[in-house]
Amino acid sequence: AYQPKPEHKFTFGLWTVGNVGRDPFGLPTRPPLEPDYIVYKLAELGAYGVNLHDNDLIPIDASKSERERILKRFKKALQDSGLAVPMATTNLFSDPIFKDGAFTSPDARVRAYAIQKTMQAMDLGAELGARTYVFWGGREGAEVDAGGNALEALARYREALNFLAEYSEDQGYGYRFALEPKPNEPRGDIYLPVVGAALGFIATLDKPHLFGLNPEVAHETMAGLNFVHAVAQAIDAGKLFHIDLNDQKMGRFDQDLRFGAENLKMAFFLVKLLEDSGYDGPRHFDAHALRTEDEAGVWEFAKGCMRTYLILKEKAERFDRDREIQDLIGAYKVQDGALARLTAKYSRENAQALKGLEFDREELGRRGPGLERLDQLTVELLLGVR
Ligand code: GLT
Ligand code: MN
Ligand code: MN
Ligand code: MN
Repeated sequence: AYQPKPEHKFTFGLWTVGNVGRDPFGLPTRPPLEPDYIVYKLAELGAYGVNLHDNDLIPIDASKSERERILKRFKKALQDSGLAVPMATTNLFSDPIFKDGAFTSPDARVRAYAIQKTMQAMDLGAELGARTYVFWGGREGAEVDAGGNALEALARYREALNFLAEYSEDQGYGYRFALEPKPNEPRGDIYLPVVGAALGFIATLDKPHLFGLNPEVAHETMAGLNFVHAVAQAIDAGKLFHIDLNDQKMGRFDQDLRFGAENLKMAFFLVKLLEDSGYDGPRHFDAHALRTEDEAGVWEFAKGCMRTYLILKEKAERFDRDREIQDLIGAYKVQDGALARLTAKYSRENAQALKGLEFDREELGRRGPGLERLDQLTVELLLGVR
């Protein structure tokens, strides 16, 4: 039981299990792992795919022959192991050229280079079979607003995304693009900081149907928001194109903890939402092992992410089968067919009829919905005593 299989669509980034434990105050604590070694290991653990930034695989200054050599080895590993590359993205944040933004840089030369680099990374992703392309605007932001970039940055961002969407269509790549919001870090403030902001921005693009969201647990949590609600809004808008699963304490630096490591109840309702909604995209773990760990700890981390997801999925099924819980939910959601028909859609007749009704306001205000009991039963179910 709880054995991950490719059909569960669990994915990791080369940069996640490959994380060497560097932080702003400390040097790496683990040696780097070769991309093809990561591929074999992930397949062995039951993952479905591996995702990458261009430079996770090909160093930014690689020669043409070096590129070919690396790519050949990587493709062989994919073929041998059966692992897929469902998602690709661009590193537009590590190199100093991007220190003041990529697509939103005030320097036209940097913006043009960022678009060029992304087209090349899209070529690479397409060659590896990727269908989803992520834009995480880590450096698209500011520490100070004295440069006057806040408004212009949005226009530049839009221009770049429109350009790249056309490029994808022109090449026949068929990418769906997923914007990944984050409120801050590495910039003091990042543009399009949360899911709702990205959703609003997508509506202003030339081809909004090609764009959706890649929400990350840690990022909405850093902003103090309810991640399950953010994902629900993305689903409601038909925009959940991808998802970054991990965990995070509120109000901290970006921790990228193992899925379920911090807030189990949130993780439970998230898994339930994803499973109930019919979301069939990858369950991507954008997290890394604690800096304290050696390589053995890295694979424990990866196994833990998938195992926790599968345990919570089973708990969600148990929740749906639990009579007492379901009865409480049934009582909580008061149904009234006649009223529902009246409020479902405006008509003059409905409005008239509604105005003529009498409600027992005091009685409705007195009624307790039973949420304490329902939540306690949820906790007990998660604690394994139901
Ligand atoms: C980086 C970031 C993640 C993004 C990745 C995609 S890179 O690790 O912290 O949240 O998903 O660019
Ligand atoms: Mn993160
Ligand atoms: Mn991250
Ligand atoms: Mn992420």
